Amino acid sequence: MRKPFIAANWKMNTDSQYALELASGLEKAIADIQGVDVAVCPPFVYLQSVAKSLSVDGNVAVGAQDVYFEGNGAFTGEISCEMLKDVCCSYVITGHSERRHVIGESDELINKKTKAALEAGLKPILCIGELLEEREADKTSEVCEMLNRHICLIFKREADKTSEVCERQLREGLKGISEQELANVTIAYEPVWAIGTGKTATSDQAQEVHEFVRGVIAELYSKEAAENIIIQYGGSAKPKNTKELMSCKDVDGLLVGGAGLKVDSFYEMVKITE
Ligand code: G2H
Repeated sequence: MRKPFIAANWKMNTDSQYALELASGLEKAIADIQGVDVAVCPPFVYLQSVAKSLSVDGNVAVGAQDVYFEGNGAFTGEISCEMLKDVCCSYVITGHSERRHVIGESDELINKKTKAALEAGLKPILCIGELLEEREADKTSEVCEMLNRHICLIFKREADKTSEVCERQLREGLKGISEQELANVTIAYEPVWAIGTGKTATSDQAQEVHEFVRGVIAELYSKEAAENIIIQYGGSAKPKNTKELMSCKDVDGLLVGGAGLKVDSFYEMVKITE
């Protein structure tokens, strides 16, 4: 049985005071909840104060939103795994779509970060997901190139771009990671078109990709590894759609942005999932 896991990604939000209020408010609210693993991922500068404010045996774990793969040294502006461990982080998000598409991180870099996190004893949440144009490329008609001056071939493109992108991000992101290490990895499927847009993937769309992801894990590792891995959905997840998303067979949790910035809405999502 997979234990549901809900994490709040605060992104570049909150200030020092609100970060503490949010973390302690949430800790109090979910004090009696046992059936769901919960984490919050504040911005780097608030990690230490948030982690310190939470009780060691409480229900809220702390994660970072990113990490650099090198050990401490001359890497101006970066944060190492050692530093995250030092401030009591247990999780770290790698490959979030905002880092892939806003900052320009490659699959190779994300793989290095994910591996470094595992080696340091952190638990990575590896994010994957397709862009809107990749989703829309699925099963749409496409005009092919002119074969000669007079003939233009039009054909139905059956290639499934969403699966192709997710599979590539998974294979590349997990390169060199053993099955034993995989036990500490969470996958987050976040369709980029659903992030912060208010558009959520339907439960059918989410289930389809989650099932596909589990299939890729079975191919890369084993059936057992696929059965055990936690796959979160992310992208405008909120109290209103939590029940439906969490009722999908292969959706094991949520990576929550906007709705994770208020105690009430995040608590509601955890409570619905319990
Ligand atoms: C997706 C998600 C959290 P939101 O990025 O990672 O954000 O719930 O605001 O779409």
